[in-house]
Amino acid sequence: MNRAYVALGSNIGDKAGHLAAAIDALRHLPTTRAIRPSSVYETAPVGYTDQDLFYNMVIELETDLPAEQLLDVLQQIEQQEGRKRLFKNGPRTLDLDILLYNSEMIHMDGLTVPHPRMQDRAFVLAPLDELVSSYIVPGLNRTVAELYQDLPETERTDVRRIESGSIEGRREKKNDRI
Ligand code: PH2
Ligand code: MG
Ligand code: MG
Repeated sequence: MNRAYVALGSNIGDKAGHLAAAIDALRHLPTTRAIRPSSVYETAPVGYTDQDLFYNMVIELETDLPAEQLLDVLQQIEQQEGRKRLFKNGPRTLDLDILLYNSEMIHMDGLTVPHPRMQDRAFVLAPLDELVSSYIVPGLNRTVAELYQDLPETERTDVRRIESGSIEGRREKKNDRI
């Protein structure tokens, strides 16, 4: 059994619905044992700023899938939610990124773990801090809580917790999805 943390993001259409659909799909995988979701945050776009606010959250997975296969599954779920790759950091219906996989450092084509930009991103660290504040991030040798506290105040205020309960089942009418 492996423990992984996956970041979810959406800023097109039914944002909560896309996040809920991803959690639902992950729960139904025969290879995934347990899932603990963070709260959902509304966050200012980072990188390319001329786009809608994001909904972001993190989930904890226990999975039999090796990291590479987990990535394949996450990409399939992105496709199911109508993901188009427009441009780097651009708007998306659903983005699923592996942040952490056990305590491993992975460098493969298309997959780097820990996620190489997670320490700069309040929209990742705020929800991750809810789940595993004392986890020591391999390679950085700092805890999630320390990384979050190290962020500039302005970035920490760009994320706002909007929902502490479950968002599962939060799907708008099917035809409004994208
Ligand atoms: N994802 C990005 C780039 N910028 N900004 C926010 N707030 N949330 C995201 O999920 C996000 C982003 C690239 O994946
Ligand atoms: Mg991403
Ligand atoms: Mg991605």
